[in-house]
Amino acid sequence: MAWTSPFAPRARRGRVFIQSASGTETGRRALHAGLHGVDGRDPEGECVGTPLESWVDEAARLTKPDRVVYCDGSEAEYQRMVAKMLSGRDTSTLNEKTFPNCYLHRSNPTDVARTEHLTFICSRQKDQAGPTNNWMDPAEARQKVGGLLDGAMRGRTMYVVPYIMGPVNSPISQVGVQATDSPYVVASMRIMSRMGKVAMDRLGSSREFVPGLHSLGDLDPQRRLIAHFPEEKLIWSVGSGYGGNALLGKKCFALRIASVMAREQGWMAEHMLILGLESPGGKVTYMGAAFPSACGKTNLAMMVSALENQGYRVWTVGDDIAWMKIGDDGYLHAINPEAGFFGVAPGTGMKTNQNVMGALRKNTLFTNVAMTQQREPWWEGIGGEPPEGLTDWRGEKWDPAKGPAAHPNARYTVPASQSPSISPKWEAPEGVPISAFVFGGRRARVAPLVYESFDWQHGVFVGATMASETTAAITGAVGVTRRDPMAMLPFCGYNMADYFQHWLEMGKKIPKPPKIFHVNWFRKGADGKFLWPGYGENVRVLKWILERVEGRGAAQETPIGYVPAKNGLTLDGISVPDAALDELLRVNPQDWEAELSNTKEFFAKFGARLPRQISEEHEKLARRLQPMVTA
Ligand code: GTP
Ligand code: SPV
Ligand code: MN
Repeated sequence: MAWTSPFAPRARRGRVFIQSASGTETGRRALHAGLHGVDGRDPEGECVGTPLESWVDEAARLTKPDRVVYCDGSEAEYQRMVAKMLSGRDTSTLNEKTFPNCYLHRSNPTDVARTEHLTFICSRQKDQAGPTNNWMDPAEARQKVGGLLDGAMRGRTMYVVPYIMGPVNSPISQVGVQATDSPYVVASMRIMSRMGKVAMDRLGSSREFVPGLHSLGDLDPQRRLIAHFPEEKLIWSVGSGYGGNALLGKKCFALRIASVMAREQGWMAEHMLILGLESPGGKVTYMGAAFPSACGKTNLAMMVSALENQGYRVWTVGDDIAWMKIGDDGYLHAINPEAGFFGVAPGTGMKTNQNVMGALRKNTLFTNVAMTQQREPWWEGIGGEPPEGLTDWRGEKWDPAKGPAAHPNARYTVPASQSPSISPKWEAPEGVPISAFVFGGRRARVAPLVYESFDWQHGVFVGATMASETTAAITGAVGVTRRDPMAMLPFCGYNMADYFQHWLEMGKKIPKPPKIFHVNWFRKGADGKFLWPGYGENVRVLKWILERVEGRGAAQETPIGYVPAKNGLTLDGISVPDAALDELLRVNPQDWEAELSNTKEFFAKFGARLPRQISEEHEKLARRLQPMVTA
């Protein structure tokens, strides 16, 4: 067992790695590997170095790698990881002239999206996880996942990846440590977080870090589990090498575990992009927007504004996750815990998003995209007809009869700093002050293009009643409408009724709370086509939101909230037919009646735990709709 630890040069005492044969023993060992690990003591109570080293020791005792390597986050190390990936069959170098330092990774075809049915919240009480999460008893999880992790790294290297979620010197940032046997995960973590020496320097000998143990296992979906222990602030993931299942800093830590911490400590961890809208004169107004997976966060955050010639421009702070604390100025301040974008490739092209396309020309890791004969990445929606001789995402010659060339959830992993739209404030330690929250989803019907809630409590209700059609970002059926409160359904680490309560309480604590809006870029006409052009044109909606924040903006009161008056949206330069605009802004009482009964059913799941304010808002909406329905 060889050790390489640039951070702990001091002599190590020889340690006996206890190996066990019996399942019960495995379970007990597993318990030590995480749940007792971070206190810097071994199971016998002896001090064994820093809390980090102690946890790593025990993780290694469980998974039994041949080697343990501490990652320093250097460029040389990144290249070593890439070389390891290239030595296998699933990674290729892309065209060095047109896409320098870019690689294509093909994940196992059964491992191409988050698997929500295999994702568990392992709180002591089932009620703590709530009716919308999969729950597993922590002891059972230790047994089950521990069993899968036992010896999982035999013949492999365990990489220890210390990382910071958030800007290096921000008080809002936090440290995590991921142990993994996947070089792809290490390379991805280097793009997605501040990784290696910076994190070790921030951590020192502190025990304040969230440990995450990850092994590819054998990639069999039958032996895949992603387990979160909210009381211990610990993550165990086995059997997947894909995105949100395997990059533990992202959804597992920054949302599921962090949402628990945020509630305990009075802040917010949300599935939100963060953008700054610059208006004529140069003032920048910041907004956070929560849309479910593959519903347009990255594209909105990195938008090329259609109103640039009128002085409106969008600056990117984050594209997926926001951590927010109340600042001294009374505003909620947001940081982006991530350092890169793990974005959906299909649909991204020069017509829809030049900023993203510009960012992807170098230092980018592509996953499950197709490849041209010139070894350039390709996907549906990149623009133009598919070129001759495409290699599909599985690495085979593309046969259009077998489906799209790129997997619908193909992704790019790119440093945030490469985006032409990156905000000068994106690494500000104090974060950016948030003036508006925007909820949104993919709804062919019901939800208008944009509306504003009446007040914070109503806004929380609007978030709590969000719904969206499912996408390829998760395994399972695509296009099924499901309730997805605040886009957090798959990411809230505790009972969602308590999460609503937390939102309500934050509203009372924030002296200058953001105004709350709802948008829907995906409303369709009778012909099944999107009514709204979307992408860069969405800035027109952001402009109206900004005007409402500033107490301007023509609006019309409806039972669901304020909708733009017909002259409220700036529509010069696009041709949205009058009838389409009417449909986009229409509040159809019949649709909303059906919505009311559907949300009632959803809320019933929470029983008495549902905050009374949510039921109150439900009743208020029903009352406001009544005259319209009977009219
Ligand atoms: P996650 O990374 O899974 O959280 O997704 P996301 O919310 O960041 O979504 P993203 O911006 O990557 O967009 C997902 C898909 O929706 C892509 O195929 C986009 O091309 C498409 N999309 C984004 N914005 C719009 C829009 O305004 N209109 C339409 N019609 N499609 C859009
Ligand atoms: C999402 O599914 O919301 C993503 C991709 O952002 S993943 O990292 O897989 O969660
Ligand atoms: Mn996401």
